[in-house]
Amino acid sequence: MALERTFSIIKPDAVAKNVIGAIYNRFESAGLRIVASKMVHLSKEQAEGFYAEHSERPFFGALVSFMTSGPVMVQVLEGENAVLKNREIMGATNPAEALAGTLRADYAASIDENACHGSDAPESAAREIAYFFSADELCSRTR
Ligand code: RTP
Ligand code: MG
Repeated sequence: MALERTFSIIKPDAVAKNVIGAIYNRFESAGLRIVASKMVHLSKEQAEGFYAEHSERPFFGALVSFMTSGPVMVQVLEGENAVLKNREIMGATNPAEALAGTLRADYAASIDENACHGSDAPESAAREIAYFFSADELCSRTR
């Protein structure tokens, strides 16, 4: 199967819990390689643009407020089946429904503050990667 890339965010709650390294360890242990990474404190405009698909949902204001409440780590993960694999590592959106051993079961307090984001399809991954990274910021990890 071909290599795939996905986009990931460690959200403000997990950064505040100081578990960036623990979460990176989960990605690497599952065979995903980090090919780009940076810490950013999102502006309101950046957060609104990133979550534009949810702009009409009742939780949109709370989501933007949370995502701008502190710095986040944004990264691009590469590996076989990276999109699905990352979603499995993360667990269900609502941590109360997340399987034991997933990031959200271990680090998320609620559906509103749920530790991490991962692209839900290869198409959204491409769009989300381009939202945060230029092509020359994506590294090749062939060795
Ligand atoms: P994400 O995009 O952050 O990876 O999360 P997801 O795919 O699992 O969930 P999605 O449906 O895309 O929703 C984006 C974020 O909005 C918040 N949300 N709250 N109160 C609610 O019913 C509700 N539904 C979604 C969550 O924080 C979710 O991560
Ligand atoms: Mg989503």
